[in-house]
Amino acid sequence: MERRPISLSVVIMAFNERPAVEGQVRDALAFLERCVQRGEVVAVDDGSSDGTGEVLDALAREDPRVRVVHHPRNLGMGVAIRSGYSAATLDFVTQLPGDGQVRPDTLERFVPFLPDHDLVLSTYARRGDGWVRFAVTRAYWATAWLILGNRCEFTGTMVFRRALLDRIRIVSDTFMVNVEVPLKLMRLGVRPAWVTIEAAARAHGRSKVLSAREIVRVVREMLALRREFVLTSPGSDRGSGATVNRP
Ligand SMILES: Nc1nc2c(ncn2[C@@H]2O[C@H](COP(=O)(O)OP(=O)(O)O)[C@@H](O)[C@H]2O)c(=O)[nH]1
Ligand SMILES: [Mg+2]
Repeated sequence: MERRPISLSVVIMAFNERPAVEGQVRDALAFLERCVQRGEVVAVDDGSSDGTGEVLDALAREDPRVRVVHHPRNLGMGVAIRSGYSAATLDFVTQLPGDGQVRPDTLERFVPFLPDHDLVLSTYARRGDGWVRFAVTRAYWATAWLILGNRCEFTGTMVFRRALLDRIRIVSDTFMVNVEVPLKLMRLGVRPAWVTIEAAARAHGRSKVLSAREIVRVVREMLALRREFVLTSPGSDRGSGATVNRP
């Protein structure tokens, strides 16, 4: 693939992902080397206790393109993503999970749309997670559709122009941040390009998004977003106001 004339920050968030995170960072660096003019990895260690932070620090010592943000304790996926976005410095920003479920090579599908698009979103062609995780995703989509009035069937893997972050206020602390950012950008009038991606099965450990406590927090944040969208969108009494044109 030809190198695109862009600079890209890859945020990699990790909470106790020691077995997978090093490969994920190295593969992200290889992707950047291959596909863009300039790149960096911003790894966020979200208060891990399994040595993830030390692995990331060693990678940062080895390669100046790697920077690590350490949370003193576990603050949650959404906060980790926001920390990474805040620490990013290049023109475009994206995120990858530290668990390796979305491989860095996947980003090759996004870069052909850059720099001509300010936002590239993705949907899952397949998640190799098994039916429980799939059922959770379906329930989540249905709830998001009911509450926000939009199909929010996009994944957390997206690329956007970093300067756009100055134009929105992100409030979610859970993975709702991955819905909030695209919806708010589309409300600004940003038209996304779309790609499809796959998520592999987890090689180690298990998904941590499934606890009852987390589900309550996610629904609460969805309701807060709905309130914000209704209040800030005169003339519309429901829905986020974003037009989601799926491929
Ligand atoms: N669930 C969860 N993930 C976190 C947290 N902080 C960072 N992450 C990272 O976010 C990514 C996605 O989390 P995961 O539990 O695998 O969610 P899933 O892939 O959507 O089932 C992983 O790389 C995690 O290590 C956290 O507090 N909770
Ligand atoms: Mg995962």
